[in-house]
Amino acid sequence: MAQSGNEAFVTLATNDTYVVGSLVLGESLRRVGTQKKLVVMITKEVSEAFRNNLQNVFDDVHVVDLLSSEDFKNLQLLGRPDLHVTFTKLHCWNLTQYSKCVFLDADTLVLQNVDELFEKEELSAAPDPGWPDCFNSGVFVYTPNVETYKSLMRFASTQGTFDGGDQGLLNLYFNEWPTKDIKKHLPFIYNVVSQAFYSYLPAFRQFKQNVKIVHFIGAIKPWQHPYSSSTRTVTPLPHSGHDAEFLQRWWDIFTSSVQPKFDPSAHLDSMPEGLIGQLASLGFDHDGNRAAMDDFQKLPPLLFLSPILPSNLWPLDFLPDLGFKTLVHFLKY
Ligand SMILES: [Mn+2]
Repeated sequence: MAQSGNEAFVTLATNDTYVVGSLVLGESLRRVGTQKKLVVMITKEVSEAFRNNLQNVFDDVHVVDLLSSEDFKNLQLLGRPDLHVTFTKLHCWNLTQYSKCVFLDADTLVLQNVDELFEKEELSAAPDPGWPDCFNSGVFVYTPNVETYKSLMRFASTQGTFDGGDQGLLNLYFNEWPTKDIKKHLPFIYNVVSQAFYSYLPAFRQFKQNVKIVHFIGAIKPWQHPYSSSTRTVTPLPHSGHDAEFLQRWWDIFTSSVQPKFDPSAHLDSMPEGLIGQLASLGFDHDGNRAAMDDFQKLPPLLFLSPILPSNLWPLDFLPDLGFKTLVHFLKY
């Protein structure tokens, strides 16, 4: 049996916004007492100041530089910057210092210990409720192997991905998943995507207490919901599909374990405008300003979406009728 020290949870942050998500995820894994190593893969877009925060939570901060890799050049993929994030995720197969890994998206949150996942084999994942013959690639068990990585890269350059992301690619590559081995189907409680909250509400109510990993899919992420420092509560944005209790769990970890470790002076120069800058200064008592968090609440949350959303994913349909559609239109063009 493999040693626990040789197994790791792996996540990915391609910018400072997703660093916040990965920090909360890492803290959530620590809180449930995982015995496994924690690894975060980052790209050069992640600012230096945040790397210290990551090193305090993760055992291994692994910088991946896809665009300079020979694989990427050889495959003549440089003309497809849209696949950048997809291919960056594939780097997780190169972490061969670990015998087995569980990949978790940075928009997931672990609610109960899930170390038993390491008993599963590659490629184990939970069904995606949107098309249950596909697995959702936000949580999967895999075995690092450089040959698998190269094979995936070759496959991607010839077959591509049917949804523009890693999920379409991985489902095409591991195409026996729906039928071959039921042991590779993880129970849904290991990757409860937010759309299930409203598509099958009675089941959600019945089994909610069993949920081990929640996955905040969709255009709105946990850090974009309004939060009040005075009441210490998050108010879910309408139509985000996110559950208030799970969102509160995310914010409780952020405010108690992540945000207090941000150093406003260290982050000042590198802090991007908008969301992260707001988050970093929330509740800090500098300049006699204790109202920062409530000020944040008053800002239109969609302002923060502009840097991270592909323009074709603008969620025009679910926006509340508060004039935001006009704003989004403005930001989009
Ligand atoms: Mn995700």
